[in-house]
Amino acid sequence: LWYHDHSLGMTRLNVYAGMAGFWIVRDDVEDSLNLPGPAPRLRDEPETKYFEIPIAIQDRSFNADGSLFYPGSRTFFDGYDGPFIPDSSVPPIWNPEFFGDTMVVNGRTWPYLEVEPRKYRLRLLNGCNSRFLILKTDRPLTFHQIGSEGGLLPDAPVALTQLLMAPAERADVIVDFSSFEPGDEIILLNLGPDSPFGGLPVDPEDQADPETTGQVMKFKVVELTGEDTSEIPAELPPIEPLTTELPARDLTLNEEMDEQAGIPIAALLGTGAAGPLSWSADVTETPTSGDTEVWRILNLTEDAHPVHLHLVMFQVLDRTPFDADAYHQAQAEYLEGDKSGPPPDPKDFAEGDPVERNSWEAGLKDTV
Ligand SMILES: [Cu+2]
Repeated sequence: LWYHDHSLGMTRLNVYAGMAGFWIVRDDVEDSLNLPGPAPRLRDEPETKYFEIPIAIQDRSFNADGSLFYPGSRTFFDGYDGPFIPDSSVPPIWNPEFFGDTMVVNGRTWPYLEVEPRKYRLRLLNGCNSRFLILKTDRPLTFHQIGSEGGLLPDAPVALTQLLMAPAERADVIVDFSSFEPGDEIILLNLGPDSPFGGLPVDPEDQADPETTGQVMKFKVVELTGEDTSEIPAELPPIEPLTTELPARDLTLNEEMDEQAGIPIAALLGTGAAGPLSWSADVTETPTSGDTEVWRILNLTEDAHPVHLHLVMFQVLDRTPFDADAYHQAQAEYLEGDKSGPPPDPKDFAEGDPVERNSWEAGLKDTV
């Protein structure tokens, strides 16, 4: 897991200030796979060698004195300088999103890690406030992904040359540096955009600045100190697909606009039947303990938006392209009417067949 704070109204600041990190949970099945390790632990002997490395990636900006910079006014975001609440609906402080100009790994700016020419297990976390990451190395290196947020992937590792990671997503990967020589250097690059993510592929001109946020960290290859007996497992335990007879829930991601200024003011969650809801609204998801449900998450905003759940894992089924504007319109008409019939069915607004989940999304997840 990764722990992070959710204090209402200041989650962004607490995550940004550093109250976020790994909480790694293990079990006997995983321990029997002979994966590269160990990971750092409390009270390790000095000089202990680590072959399992937690890597929390975040973007930050700094003031000249080294303190963290975070925008304190809405004007920073889009130049809008009023009127604000109560003279309009625009909050004076909140920014719809934040992109730092510096990459930080485990709290260190553009660090390097000395690696031996052998296998390593990297536990990657995208801990950025808004930024999607597309991780790739500047020299050929395969990410053998063995796990995601909720544990191991089913059946077998997935070999990838790049990792797409939304904020809060985790990737558990094995990389093999054995084809490199001491003295070699490998840079972990970020090819995601310095702006909201709109899906793959990302145009080269939209990719992160190759001089700054396009670089994450460096691996410096040093001499091998011992035989590498760890393995990339050929097989992983299967995962039973979840099934249910219960009706699906339609949940919406909404971006509220200030109509006067024509600018976004808040992100809200909602349901198909009730529309966008505020934090203080009654709870709409009331599953019975032990139930399995299908949630259809409808992104009605301009950009790709991850959602994450706490304390429960899910399986990704598929993604269906749909006409979000037409659905939104039909839902608005339903909400303005007497709501006698059923709310609009998103399936009626599909623009094509469901697209299968990605190969690396087959495990249990809490972020999608
Ligand atoms: Cu959370």
